[in-house]
Amino acid sequence: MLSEIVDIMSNCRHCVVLTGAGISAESGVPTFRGQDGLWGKFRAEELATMEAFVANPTLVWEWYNWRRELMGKVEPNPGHYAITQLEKLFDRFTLVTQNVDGLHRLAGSERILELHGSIYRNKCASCNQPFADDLHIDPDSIPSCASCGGRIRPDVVWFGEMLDPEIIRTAFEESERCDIFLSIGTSALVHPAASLPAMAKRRGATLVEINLEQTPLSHVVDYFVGEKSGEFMPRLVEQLQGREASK
Ligand code: BJW
Ligand code: ZN
Repeated sequence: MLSEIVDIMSNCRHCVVLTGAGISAESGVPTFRGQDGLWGKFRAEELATMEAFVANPTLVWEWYNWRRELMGKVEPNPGHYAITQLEKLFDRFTLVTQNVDGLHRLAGSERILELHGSIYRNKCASCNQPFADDLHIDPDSIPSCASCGGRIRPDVVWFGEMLDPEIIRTAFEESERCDIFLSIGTSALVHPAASLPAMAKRRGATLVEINLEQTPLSHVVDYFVGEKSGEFMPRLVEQLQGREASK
């Protein structure tokens, strides 16, 4: 199957990669769903919604501080690095990530659309104004916005919130135009991100999914690769680079 994917990809010019929490799992960042997932210990509705923040901002900040600390200690893995190399092999390339951990940027990827924000930024919960990116917000004494007095929150996208319109518009445009789309390490459950691969496929792109488990996307894809992204992606890139060198 690898050689078939390489055959197809080496004739493609425009690649879009969508990543989810699974790409960072081998770095030691817990995924959201599944047995070891974050949501196994905490219910999403308790923590990642505005309602939760209004009801218990201290609990929400304790959770984000814990995740910031955890994410600050980990490093990109071979899956992240392989994607930085993939970027160099196409005329046009866009990495769309649902992750807030910043590991793609740390690895060296350049053209990134962060759909769900960044855990390392803060903003006002009332007027959305950016707030100094202080990584140690005291959960018992949450700072207030200088403009409107609103509470400071992490600059991530919670359930029921709109994504940045410019970022999601670009993600859809790139997905509609690409000829190869890779969906890596995402359960493909959370929209609108989960709509991008099917959109690409409808517009004629070849769709490849790399995931340890089947997802709602798996019956739609052209190729399902049931391997760890940190193991498969470096092999894929190595083969593509070999093809490029012999052209
Ligand atoms: C490996 C691996 C290895 C492990 N190698 N693989 C259309 C239909 C239905 C519902 C909706 C819809 N449109 C909108 C909605 C509502 C909602 C939604 O999608 N709900 C569904 C759950 C049903 N969406 C929203 O609310 C979005 N907003 C929106 O649409 O605004 C418009 C609107 C407003 C008001 C009303 C209605 C519409 C916003 C979604 C925001 C999601 N936010 C979070 C938290 C971010 C902040 C934070 O991190 O703290 O984003 S939730 C969480 O899920 C996080 C993730 O980015 C996201 C996706 O999770 P992901 O990355 O897929 O992780 P997992 O854990 O689910 O999967 C990991 C996968 O990796 C697994 O499959 C493993 O097998 C695999 N894996 N190791 C390869 N080594
Ligand atoms: Zn404000």
